[in-house]
Amino acid sequence: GYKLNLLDTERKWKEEWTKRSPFPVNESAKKKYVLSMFPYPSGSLHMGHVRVYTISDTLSRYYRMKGFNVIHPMGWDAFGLPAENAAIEHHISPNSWTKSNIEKMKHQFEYMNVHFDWDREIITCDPSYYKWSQYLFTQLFKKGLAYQADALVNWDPVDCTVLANEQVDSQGRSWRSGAVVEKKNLCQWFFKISDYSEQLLKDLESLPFWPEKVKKMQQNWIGKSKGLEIQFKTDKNYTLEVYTTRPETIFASAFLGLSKSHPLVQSQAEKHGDLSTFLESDDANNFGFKLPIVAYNPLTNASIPVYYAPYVVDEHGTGVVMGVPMHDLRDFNFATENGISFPSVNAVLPQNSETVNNETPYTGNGLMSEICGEYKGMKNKEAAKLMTKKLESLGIARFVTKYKLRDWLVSRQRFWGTPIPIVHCDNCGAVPVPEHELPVQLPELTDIYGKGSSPLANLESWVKTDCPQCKKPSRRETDTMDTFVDSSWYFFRFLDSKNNKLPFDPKKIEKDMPVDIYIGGIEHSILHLLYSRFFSKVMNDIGLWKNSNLKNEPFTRLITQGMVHGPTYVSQPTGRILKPDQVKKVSGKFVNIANPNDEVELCYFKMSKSKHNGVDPISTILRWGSDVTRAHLLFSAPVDGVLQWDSTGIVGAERWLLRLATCVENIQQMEQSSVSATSEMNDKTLELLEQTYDYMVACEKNYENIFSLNVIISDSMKLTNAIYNSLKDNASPKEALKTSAEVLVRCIAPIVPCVSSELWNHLGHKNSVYTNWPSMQKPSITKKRVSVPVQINGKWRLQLKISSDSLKEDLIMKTVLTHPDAQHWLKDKKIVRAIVKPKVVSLVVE
Ligand code: ANZ
Ligand code: ZN
Repeated sequence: GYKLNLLDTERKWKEEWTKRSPFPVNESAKKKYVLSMFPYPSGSLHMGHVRVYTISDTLSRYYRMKGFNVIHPMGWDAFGLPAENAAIEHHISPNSWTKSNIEKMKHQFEYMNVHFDWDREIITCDPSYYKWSQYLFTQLFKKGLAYQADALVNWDPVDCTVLANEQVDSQGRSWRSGAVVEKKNLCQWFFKISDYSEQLLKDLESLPFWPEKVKKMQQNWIGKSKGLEIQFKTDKNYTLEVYTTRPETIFASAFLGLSKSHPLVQSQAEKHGDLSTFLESDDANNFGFKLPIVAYNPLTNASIPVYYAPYVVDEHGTGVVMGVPMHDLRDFNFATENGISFPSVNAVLPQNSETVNNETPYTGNGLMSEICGEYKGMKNKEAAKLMTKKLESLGIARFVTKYKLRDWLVSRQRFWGTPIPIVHCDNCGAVPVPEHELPVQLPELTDIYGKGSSPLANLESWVKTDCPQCKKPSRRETDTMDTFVDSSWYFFRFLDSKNNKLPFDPKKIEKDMPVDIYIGGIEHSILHLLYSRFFSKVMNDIGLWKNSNLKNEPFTRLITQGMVHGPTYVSQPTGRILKPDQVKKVSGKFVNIANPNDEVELCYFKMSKSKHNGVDPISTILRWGSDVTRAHLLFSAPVDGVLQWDSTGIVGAERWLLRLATCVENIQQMEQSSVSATSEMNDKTLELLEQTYDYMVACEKNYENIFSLNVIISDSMKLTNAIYNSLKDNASPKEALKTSAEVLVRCIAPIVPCVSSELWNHLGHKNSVYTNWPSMQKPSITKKRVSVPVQINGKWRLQLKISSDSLKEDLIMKTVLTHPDAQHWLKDKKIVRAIVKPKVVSLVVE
């Protein structure tokens, strides 16, 4: 029989598309900005990349067919550590390492057959891009949104360098020197994202098309809480201010807990050696250190001890906790471990029969107890309100709103990043490099080496400059920016990537922002998205993007695609992971070849070298073709689900496409009018056309829904089978089959570009399959049809649909005998008895 050669077809169409684009152009059409997170140019695409770019490519093709002016750009998040490490290791320039990786990966994109707007390409390590990252930095600086401050950083005392968190292993040692990493206070650059905490929190509400999960993560990260700052007098000339969200529990407070860098803790540590030794010891346990000071409860005047408490964090509230063991678990544990006595009476009592015990604190709501003076008997929330008023009027408390979100530390003491465009002048302080002198360019280096500061700091010739203001000799800032800065505004630049006057033309941005669909990994749910949202809001403040009705939110819809897991062979007795070639299948079970008694379990884990479960996408594409690979990827899981890569299952996708090709071939071979005019034949045709119509409508819905791309493929397989069966039974005329096949071929064009283009041609069309989305009249059912259930040997096996004027015994029987689903039950069987009534059929077969 006929068999389409998938790889030849693919070659043919890829070649064709290097000459002409298959897509309709309509500049005036409505825009659709489909964006997938740009990759780090590591040198090779992995399955996760292939998954995300297949999704965005599929969607962008779908919207092109729907007549949108689709924006589907691609670029490279090209600064960062791997290039710097490769450079240090091999004495090459990080620039050429990066650029050659980009070339390799572009080539791999060609294999995948993804279509990007390469004319919009961005490379973040290119001066033409980082010039504008620097420009934006200076704009933030001028607005007071970029500032310098001391911060604790990871310090490697052997290499004398600052380390990123990722360079410190779980034992707290440097990845390079192995030295125990210290914390050191160094002057660093920050972006004042905390100014935007409330806006970043509130505007999450205007994002109905973001996953709830992601919004929740952003919310928690911003960490808004409302509470009271209450002053506690002490026996020294010193007032301690606590932050609490439960002021009404003050009646049961047993101690004050101070964080490590609280000024009182620090000044005591200077005076008392045992405290400073204590502070340097391991933080992991829950032991505190009692300070020689006593505080007074402002409402009851009771004396309470003051402790350094490791569980109190520096950067939250006031760094002082009012410890209430009866109502807070952490306070309870701390008091117990440190032998702090506490009242055994609750401040808040449960209202119902819930029992109070002294083992677990009561954290719920309730009524104020007898130790709460004038508040006794009140609901705790009411008491809290009244107390807040009272303490505020006494001038010893303040109602405040706090956020956990800290300012963004953007300084990196690394070479391969965007240089921070600041000059330090003894006269003028930190001066931004004027726009006409941007970019501050990185030198071409093949030997990167830094001790104690950024490698740039060793390049005297680079560092020395004149102050842009007073022209006196000054020094350049030698820190570079966190690469998250580069990726926080790249989606703007894509819309005007060649602009050399501005980061982008605000008019273009007004027209084409926001991104309509943003697709990427869940691992970027917090920082990247938060920083991008921050930058988008800042764009408003620096006049580059006015967008009041959408609140300057950059991404209308967010899709977080699931991970790709690979087949992993775990040896059962040892738990050791075996390589695929170390196992074999024996009667349905995997065993270790070297040790055939060991059973091996097939599990799925995130693909990684150490688990020997990586699947190389390029060799998969070379073997099966990109269409089959894409179809298999999308078919295997809903977009947001974990995808268990099953290499054996890929034949299913291939079989489907080959079957579809066979159908198209057979339809083309059919005689023009092999219409058989009996009414039951027409019913089958009608049924096929109905199915085709429903299929088309469902596809549209599933493309728009995105999460159900897998359903499109299973529906397509079903329709293919229906056409196939219809052909086999010679049940429908050519025209109907052709209509059905045409709809099918066009509906899958976003997923399998080459096969659908080939079959579209084969169906006799000269234009591109992408010219438009199929449209089809809903088949009108003129004749009423009734369901006739069929019983075989006493069991209900199928339902027939028969038009009401065909409910005659012989016609019904004929329909049963030719129905494809009946074959299974009737094949090689003899019908010994048949009862055929207009509403039911009962057969006995042997
Ligand atoms: C007394 C109290 C009683 C508290 C009680 C809770 C329950 P948010 O802001 O929502 O995280 N807290 C305050 N500052 C802290 C710090 N620097 N490190 C660790 N914990 C701190 O929660 C605020 C609550 O966390 C505050 O309310 C305080 O404990 C604690 F039954 O004060 B609470
Ligand atoms: Zn100066």
